[in-house]
Amino acid sequence: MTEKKRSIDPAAIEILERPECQEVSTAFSRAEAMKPCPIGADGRCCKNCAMGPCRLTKEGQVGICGATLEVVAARNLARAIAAGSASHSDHGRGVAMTLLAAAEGHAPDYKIRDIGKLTRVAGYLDIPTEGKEVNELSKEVAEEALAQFGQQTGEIIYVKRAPEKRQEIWHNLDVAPRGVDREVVEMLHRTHIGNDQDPEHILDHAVRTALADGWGGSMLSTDLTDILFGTPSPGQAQANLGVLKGDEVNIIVHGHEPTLSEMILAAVQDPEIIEYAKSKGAKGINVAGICCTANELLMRQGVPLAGNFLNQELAILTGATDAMVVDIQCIMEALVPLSQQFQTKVITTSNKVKIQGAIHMPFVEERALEVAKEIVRLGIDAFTERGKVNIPKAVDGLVGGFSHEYIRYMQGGIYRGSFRPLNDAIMAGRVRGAAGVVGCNNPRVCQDEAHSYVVRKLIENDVLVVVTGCGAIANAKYGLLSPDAIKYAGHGLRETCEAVGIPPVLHMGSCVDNTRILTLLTEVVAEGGLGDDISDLPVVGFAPEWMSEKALAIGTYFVASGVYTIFGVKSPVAASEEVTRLITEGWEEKFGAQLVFEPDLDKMVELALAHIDKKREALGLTEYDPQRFAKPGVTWDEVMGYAEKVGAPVSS
Ligand code: SF4
Ligand code: MSK
Repeated sequence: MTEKKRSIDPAAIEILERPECQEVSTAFSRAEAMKPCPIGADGRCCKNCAMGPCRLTKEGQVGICGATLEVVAARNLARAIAAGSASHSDHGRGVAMTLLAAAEGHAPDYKIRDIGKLTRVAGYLDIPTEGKEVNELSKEVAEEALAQFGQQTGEIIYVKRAPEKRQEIWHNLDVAPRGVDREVVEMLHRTHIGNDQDPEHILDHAVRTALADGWGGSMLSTDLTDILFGTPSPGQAQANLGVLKGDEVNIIVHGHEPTLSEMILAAVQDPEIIEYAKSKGAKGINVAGICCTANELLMRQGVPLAGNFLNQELAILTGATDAMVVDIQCIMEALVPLSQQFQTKVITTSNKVKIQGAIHMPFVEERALEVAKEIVRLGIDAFTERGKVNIPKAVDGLVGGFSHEYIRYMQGGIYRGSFRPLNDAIMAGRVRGAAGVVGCNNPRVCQDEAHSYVVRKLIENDVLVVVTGCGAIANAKYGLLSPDAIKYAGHGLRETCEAVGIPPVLHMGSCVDNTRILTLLTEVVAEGGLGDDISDLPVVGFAPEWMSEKALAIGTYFVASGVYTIFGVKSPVAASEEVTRLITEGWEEKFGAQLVFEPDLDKMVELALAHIDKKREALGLTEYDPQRFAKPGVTWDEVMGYAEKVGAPVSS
């Protein structure tokens, strides 16, 4: 593990080492050229008013207004959590608006694809379903979902989906969220100069805000997206830049919202559009994804993953990306100047996101498919302007699409789906525990190294892993989402995966789909035998290469839901011992879980395993023994035979 390595991704390494790419500016080169500001990085800098910025670098120093280091660090963290929560939740609002438009007949290109999920979500929202037409019920569901954003008093309705004991904790601490928008706005208000100046009190509201995201905006986003586009179930796909095609028009969809990209998929299947592509000399049209738009389309449609956050510029450097169609979040401004050196058209499609120099084609629900076709035509035209194309060969197979509904289904089918097999496996020590490994890439650390290292170590130690976001894509690139990743698993985990028919690392979706993990954990608690709250479970959360404010929102709602969570890279509150204590010991006392920042990969794994074993012991479970289920007679060939039998992709 060298510090200077930029990436372990073979496609990234190949592109970055090409002579013609040596002088090209990328996030990798910019990160090397610009060191992070050490004052801001540790949480010592406040720029909340024009008397500052105040840099609290000396012992006991305070800002012009008298703000202490503790307050400054807590405010900075809280504001980041608010921004992250706002991003996820505003995305959720967008999906609700699309569902409403579809239900009212204003978005004719959208259909309600999952009526079963619609009915279940109506149940969560206390909306009677009997005798209602699909569109009528969809309209009521969309309206009730939208009401959760603007609600001023009471409690977000999804809070009741958490285990009862967890709800009690939130009620006793008075952190149950009232409305999504209210908590975000109040967080900004409280952290304005001259307001909340008690770090613990600031962080209490940061928790309330994050919970409004996790059990509000994000959870609604996942549910409503499933209603519109279908609840995911497993399917095969491929990952890495090798999915781009030299002889086809390559359209990359990038960002987070599937509403337009689903239409792009429909557009490229239109015979007239295919004919147009052929008339320009292309053999066809290839759609691939980057970041969470990729995850959304992979989970439901099996669309290939071109890469994660740090692959976005590299996709353009292949010379094969004809259109990069972006919606919201995690889109680098640097794409535009880079694209101008190629035929690539960068097309912004959200009313919330414009980038100077990009083509802006705002997506309107009323004529979604028409806009999508116009965008695809731009990509086809760009194909004719291609220069040198050099696509790396790197590609790996994966299985994606593990919604929590499917995970329940695969443990017993429609007849008796449950979490009993998984709970039993954990209780017996076959499966030591479970981990959610999620989040971004960050060029301050080697791309994908932490994601893949942590996941390999966890499954080796019989920990079942679920992944989302760019972490999922990272693991896909190294074959860790394919059934043959079972070869890295410990004996007990391997047996369990064979019995259930799953890989040891399950792709559960995009960033907002971290809420699927919350639902899964709640169902595991409800199944019985592993305590009566999420904080009793032998589980951990990870964001080993985090960079975004959204990651901090996710980490905070994981912890507030009872999941011990480990972040890599660095702590944004490192300067303040008090704030560090509040989010570790303080949150342990309140929520039974900690938010820990640990950059060392081996220490991260050690912390996770120690926590899992501590929880096993507290539950009185069999002590974990890696050799208990060892069956030396089972050969890898036999396992491969199993993988072939179930038709699973096997990477080379
Ligand atoms: Fe400085 Fe206080 Fe203004 Fe922050 S709020 S910039 S600490 S004066
Ligand atoms: S896209 S928030 S870089 S995971 Fe969801 Fe990836 Fe992080 Fe963006």
